Amino acid sequence: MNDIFFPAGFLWGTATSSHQVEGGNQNNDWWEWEQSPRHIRDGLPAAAACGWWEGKAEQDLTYAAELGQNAHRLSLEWSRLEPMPGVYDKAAFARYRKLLELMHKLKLTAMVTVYHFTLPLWATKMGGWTNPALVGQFRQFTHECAKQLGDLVPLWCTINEPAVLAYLAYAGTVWPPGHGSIPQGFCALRQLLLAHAAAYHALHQVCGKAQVGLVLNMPWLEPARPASILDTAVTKAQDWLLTGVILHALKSGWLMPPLTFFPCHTPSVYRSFDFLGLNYYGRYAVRFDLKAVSLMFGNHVQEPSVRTESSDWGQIAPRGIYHQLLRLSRLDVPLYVTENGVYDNTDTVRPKYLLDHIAAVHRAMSAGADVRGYFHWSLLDNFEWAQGWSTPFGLIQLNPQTQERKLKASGELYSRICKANGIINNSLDKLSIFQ
Ligand code: IFM
Repeated sequence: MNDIFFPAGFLWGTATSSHQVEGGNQNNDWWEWEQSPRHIRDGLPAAAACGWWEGKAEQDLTYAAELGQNAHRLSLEWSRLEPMPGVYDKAAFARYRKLLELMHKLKLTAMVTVYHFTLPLWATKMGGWTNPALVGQFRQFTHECAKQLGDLVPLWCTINEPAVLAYLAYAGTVWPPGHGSIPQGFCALRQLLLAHAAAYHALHQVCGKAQVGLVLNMPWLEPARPASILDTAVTKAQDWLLTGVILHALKSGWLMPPLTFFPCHTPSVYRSFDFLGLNYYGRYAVRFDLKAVSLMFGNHVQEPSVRTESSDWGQIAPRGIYHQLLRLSRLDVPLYVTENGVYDNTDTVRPKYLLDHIAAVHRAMSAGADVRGYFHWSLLDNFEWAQGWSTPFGLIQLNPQTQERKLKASGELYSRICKANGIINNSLDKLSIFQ
């Protein structure tokens, strides 16, 4: 690989989310869900997580800055900030202000996600995202966040991965509320898009200068047998449901089936983004299968690859991030890689994954994508939803029992990349993993 450099001012960061790192969140739907061990693969709940709420965030963010990162993406916990409808918790807002002030001092540009998967229990009782009234509640909540924290946040993400949430939690049964109803999945996705648009406008009402975007998880889907018309058709159908329908709504303002019965023009959604965030993990090979009803008749088939334990995040394929960035660049706004990473118990796959994906981001930029930053998922091992603690994604290893931290080889590698603002090959030779 040749040396590669990124433009001055490029953001190098890591991403986290409130419930996954804070600990002690007992007023949200995930806490309730975790009370049943069969919901979590290893039976272990978030519990104290990474201890961020109790003070460990300061230590980890300071370390991130020392490692050369110049940005961090975190999320706000709605159930803490608005524990009851219309009642805001001053102390919780003060805690986030303290963190954001520290980030400012550390020269970590703040990217803040308003909503990353967890709902306050009161919102769950309303029916969660299938209740249209939640859109208004979310707009008011976002407005309050903008008022209280807006002076410290240049980059806002409204909602993280709306399609993933809608399909796993409402169409599927693996995340709360686990409705297992495909129509409810489409309904939830429609509401989430409307909530995104409402939040976009609320943020701009308060913080004129803020840049506001939506974060999409966009795996790279390819027909398992490229010559098969059926594999190609189901691949396109899955891509439409995960990504296409959302991009279409953002570009044109039209909500299309299956989000609505008939196409419906929704002016609030039209171009409600100043940037787009791409979460990219891997590739899926899609094969037509009449039995795969819940996957729109397209099974994800495992082809020989380094990933053998689980295919939950797809096969490792850096070219996918390249293609998805170029696809997003057609919407003509700045782009951020808001998440990219791999779970890896031994940290043997991650170093190469990191290098190959960053190089692919660079190739996409050379081909015209206006990428402004890269946020690795994640700074440190954390609670991975239905997988519990069994799939560590961090650059820093965490023992959740003792709260001990240890930098992984991939963390050291990422630090070199951040400090060099690119990949300088002879500096990598000095790393023990490459000797
Ligand atoms: O941990 C999650 C994160 O919350 C959302 N994007 C994918 C990550 C890895 O699964």
